[in-house]
Amino acid sequence: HDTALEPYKVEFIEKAMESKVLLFGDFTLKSGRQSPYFFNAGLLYTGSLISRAASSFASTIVSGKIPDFDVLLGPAYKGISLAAVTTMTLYDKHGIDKAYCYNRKEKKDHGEGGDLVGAPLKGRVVIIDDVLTSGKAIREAIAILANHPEAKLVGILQLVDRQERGQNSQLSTVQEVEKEFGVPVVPIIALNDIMRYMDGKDDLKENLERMKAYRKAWAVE
Ligand code: OMP
Repeated sequence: HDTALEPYKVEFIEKAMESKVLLFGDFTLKSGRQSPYFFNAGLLYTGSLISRAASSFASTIVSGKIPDFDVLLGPAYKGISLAAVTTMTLYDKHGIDKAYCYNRKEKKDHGEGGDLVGAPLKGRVVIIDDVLTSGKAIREAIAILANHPEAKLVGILQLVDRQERGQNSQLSTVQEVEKEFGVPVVPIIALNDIMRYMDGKDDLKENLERMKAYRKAWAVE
């Protein structure tokens, strides 16, 4: 049977639609897939929006859905602000003081040098990022750890899990990544949440039909 969508998810989806972070239309994804919707975390650029994202991430961390960690790694570019606001909210709202860092996209050969800014990348690491589709972006983020032998990946936080198939198998990207790296992948919202929100709303009916067709083609139940 169907349980109601949690109020914080409803609120998150409504705000995302209002601010055009969540759009319906025709989009070509990085993976080449043609999608009837797009979630643009780059548009979470006001205090109220980014704060909502930070609170959701912080609550997810506190709920124990991912293992305890030392450093939150936010891959450039969109992960950078997510890592910063989430560690800040964890401290302000929950009294939990964690470190964060992020990578540079360009190599720097002068000044302080190094490929990272912020905390040293060692100990138990959680990666925080925006959207998970085929897994290309998250694999690139995981690869950052290869240069830091004292760092151990323990979990992955995503704003949105599109619940799609991975690159090489019939598994979902989440299943693929969890299997390959042995860590949990935890999203704030997933495709099914968005579709449950849309269900029964007259103005979203056509979009929901297109989402259903897309889910059939690309998602894993
Ligand atoms: P994968 O690398 O295929 O997992 O796609 C994830 C990346 O695509 C994210 O880091 C985003 O940069 C981008 N993306 C979105 O931002 N929102 C979406 O709804 C879909 C994508 C996408 O291109 O798949």
